[in-house]
Amino acid sequence: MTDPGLPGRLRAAVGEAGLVTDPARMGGYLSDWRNAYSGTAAAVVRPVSTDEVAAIVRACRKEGVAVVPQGGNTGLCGGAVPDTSGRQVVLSLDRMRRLRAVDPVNQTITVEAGVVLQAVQEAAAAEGCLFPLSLGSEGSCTIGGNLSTNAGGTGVLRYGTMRDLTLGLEVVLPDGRIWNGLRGLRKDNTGYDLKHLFIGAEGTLGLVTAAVLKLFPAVRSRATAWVAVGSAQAAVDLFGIVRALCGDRLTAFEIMSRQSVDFVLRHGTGARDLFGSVHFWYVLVELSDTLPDARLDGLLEAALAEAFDRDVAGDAVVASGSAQVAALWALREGISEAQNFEGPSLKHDVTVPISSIPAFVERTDKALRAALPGIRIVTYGHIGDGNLHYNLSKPVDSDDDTFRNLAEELARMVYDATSSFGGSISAEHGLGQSKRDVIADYKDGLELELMRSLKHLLDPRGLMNPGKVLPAW
Ligand code: FAD
Ligand code: 2HG
Ligand code: ZN
Repeated sequence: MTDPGLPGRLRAAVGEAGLVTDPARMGGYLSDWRNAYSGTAAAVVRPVSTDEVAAIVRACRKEGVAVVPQGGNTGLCGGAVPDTSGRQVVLSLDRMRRLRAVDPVNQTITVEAGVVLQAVQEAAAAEGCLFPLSLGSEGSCTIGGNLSTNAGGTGVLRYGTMRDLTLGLEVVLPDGRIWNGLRGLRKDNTGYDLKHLFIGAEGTLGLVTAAVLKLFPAVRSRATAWVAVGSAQAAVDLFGIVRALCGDRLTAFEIMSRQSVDFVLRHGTGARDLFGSVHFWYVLVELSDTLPDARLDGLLEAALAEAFDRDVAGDAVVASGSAQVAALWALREGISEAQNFEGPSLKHDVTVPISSIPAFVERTDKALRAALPGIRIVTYGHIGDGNLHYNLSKPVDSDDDTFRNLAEELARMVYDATSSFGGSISAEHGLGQSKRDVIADYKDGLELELMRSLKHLLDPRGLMNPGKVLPAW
């Protein structure tokens, strides 16, 4: 019998309908949405079941070919993009979109990895429940990608990251075996909790095919405010005031620099400035409650009154009606896309202790402005989690290449500052290929050694998303 080779083995695993080798049809799977990373591939495979995923992994293993898992391809670090060898296989979960089960009594939902986040939110709402993970990319990103990057977003303050929202996983291991860990248990102390190995692993330890996720009671009242503040310190002070007064009802606390808001005002459809004068910083605060009439507007106004008394807030508006709430969120969620229109950008997704944010911003802004006069610093993000998207755009009058050539030096400055405040160089987007090498300088050597040992144990032949997360060794 003749050897079927890679195409034959993949065809046997997924059938004609699940195999893409036509370069024109593969295109969308080979670069990220910003076009910051691109590669080539031997094939794109689109399985419809866990058994098909396992068959693909076994076929690739037989041929010594690497597998690159891909969900919605909204990741920001090049983790889902193949290399340029043309030998890797992209395994897209975009046909694994079944909601397997909802259990409103156990408050769980079991879904396949390719289900889009928004579909999970909607399925939860249909049962009178809430699935609280919320990201600007929720209309495209998938549960498998959310798990593999341990996604954060705007609800972490109250509900935690994807890791906190997960009870069980089903995973195809690099040798093609299927681990069924789809337990919907809130307590299970039978040894090592293996699901946490795969959450945040960016596809380097196995392929997540399904998950049991936690649901919460639906939110029935909400209050949202847009507040102008004069400094990052004032934003941190405002956070302290709102948290002390509103406790667990505080659901989101997001910061935006004026530069970030300017980009949305320039490029976002229908975006408009809310105050008569320009402020250095803005904060979006949201409270929520399960009670239908929790009088949250009054509570938020009381917190803001205290902030005005203490000279912490410069101006504020509490949204009235859902259209205004949506407009405030559009100003916040539009930043990522708007920054793309302003030429090449450098994304730094850092966390420091919340108390250190003002000093971090002041010191790092100053150093960057000295290194590259005119640089546009686009600082925004989940300040209530200590997480800033400390992004940079090129000076208006500089050319793209000059800025790109400085990328490494500028990133080093940001990461050194982050590290000096005891922070992390990736709060939510992961390492992918963008921070794979630089992490060696910022993570403890013993931690890296343990990570490598785990990788070697599970994937000794290095076929599961190689070139991502771990520095070469
Ligand atoms: P992909 O981009 O397809 O993949 C991401 C990584 O996971 C890759 O390494 C890939 O190989 C791996 N992977 C994907 N599926 C699987 C699987 N089934 N099994 C194993 N590995 C897999 N992120 C946040 O955390 N918070 C935010 O607030 C946020 N906002 C965003 C806003 C915008 C506008 C955009 C474009 C992105 C944002 N992101 C945010 C980043 C991104 O959306 C998240 O990282 C998301 O979780 C990725 O999901 P995805 O399905 O697109 O994954
Ligand atoms: C956000 O919070 C995302 O908007 C995207 O994490 C951040 O594009 C970015 O840098
Ligand atoms: Zn974010």
